[in-house]
Amino acid sequence: MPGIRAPVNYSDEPTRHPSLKINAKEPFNAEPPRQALVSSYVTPTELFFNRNHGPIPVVDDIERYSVSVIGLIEKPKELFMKDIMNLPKYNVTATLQCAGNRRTAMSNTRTVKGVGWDVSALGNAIWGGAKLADVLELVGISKFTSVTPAGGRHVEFVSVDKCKEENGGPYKASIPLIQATNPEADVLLAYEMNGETLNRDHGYPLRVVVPGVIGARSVKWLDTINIDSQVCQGFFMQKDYKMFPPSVNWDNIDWSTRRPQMDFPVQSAICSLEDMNVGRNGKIAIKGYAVSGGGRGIERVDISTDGGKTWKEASRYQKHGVQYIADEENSDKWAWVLFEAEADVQSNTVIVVKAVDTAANVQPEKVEDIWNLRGILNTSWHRVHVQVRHSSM
Ligand SMILES: Nc1nc2c(c(=O)[nH]1)N[C@H]1C(S)=C(S)[C@@H](COP(=O)(O)O)O[C@H]1N2
Ligand SMILES: [Mo]
Repeated sequence: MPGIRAPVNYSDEPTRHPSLKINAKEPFNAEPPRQALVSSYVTPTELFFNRNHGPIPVVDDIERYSVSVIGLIEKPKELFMKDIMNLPKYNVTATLQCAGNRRTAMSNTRTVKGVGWDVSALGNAIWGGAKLADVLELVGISKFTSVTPAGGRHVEFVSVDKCKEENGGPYKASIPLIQATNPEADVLLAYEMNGETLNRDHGYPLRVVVPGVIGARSVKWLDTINIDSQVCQGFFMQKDYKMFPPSVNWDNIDWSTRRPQMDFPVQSAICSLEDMNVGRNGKIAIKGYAVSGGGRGIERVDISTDGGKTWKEASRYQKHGVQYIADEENSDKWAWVLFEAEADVQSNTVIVVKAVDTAANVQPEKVEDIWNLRGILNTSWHRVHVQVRHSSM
């Protein structure tokens, strides 16, 4: 008896914050209103987006809960919570972003398949837990190992929850062993979120957090760590979360031609305004987030108040009142950057944001150019249509 179980239906779901916007009920998928994202650098746990593929697991006995580490290793082992908590604890501030963030806007071009999301399928949290590199040392794999003597090159995470895409099997994903054993990659087995015990929705009692990588690889409710010679063959690695060109459709798709998406590209969105906000003419505040993958920082955030003809730079921060500079010692490399700018708007217009990361990658202008049938990685310039009502003074 493992102490944790996967319910077969949705009668045992946790209660959720009423201001979350529900995009799908069963499995539960929801995001906060976009304004909530820019109210604080660290996203409050109850407003953090939820992305699920099945019912939320239930822990009956935490003492009996364990993670099995198996596969191409010399010393397979069963690790209990106390073993994980005995390892040095790290707090890593990292933004988790679903690859489907901003999918709804991609559907406006041509229909895509998948749960719809506005701009809030991401959040920034302080994850507390053990480094996976330390956990793997417990089974005899040393730091910076790319291949085990038995030929293990990938670390597969298998969860407890059951989903229909896996025909009732568990959700799973993998990352390369070299990333898992690199302490600088900050891959965590997290048991805390924002200083509190991880809650059920976000993976209680233990989840993987892979900073800088699409959310799909941060497996919740961890059950097994399997050291394998090949990339995980699960649905979400092989038949989903791959980036295809706009020419590929459901009739000509060959999933084997593309790699599973790992790092996420540079992204930004305006959160202080909704489309068609009717405001008075004059000064408006433009606030939002910018984030890139792979630990790349944000070099610049450009704002346009004339639909993209002219641009000015927004100010950036992580800590309030401190100008953010990428790669500085006190910047969080895995976390988003919030930006703000003020604009003087006199007539109806389109406000646009695009960010540039430290590798000088920039967001693509048009969603059409990056359209893909699963609607992932919509990182096109984010536009908000603003309607101005002239005040009579
Ligand atoms: N076990 C399990 N892990 C999972 C998922 C899931 O459905 N089951 N969803 C993944 C996806 S697609 C994302 S974007 C993130 C969402 O994490 P959150 O719900 O804590 O925000 O979890 C990932 N880990
Ligand atoms: Mo996701």
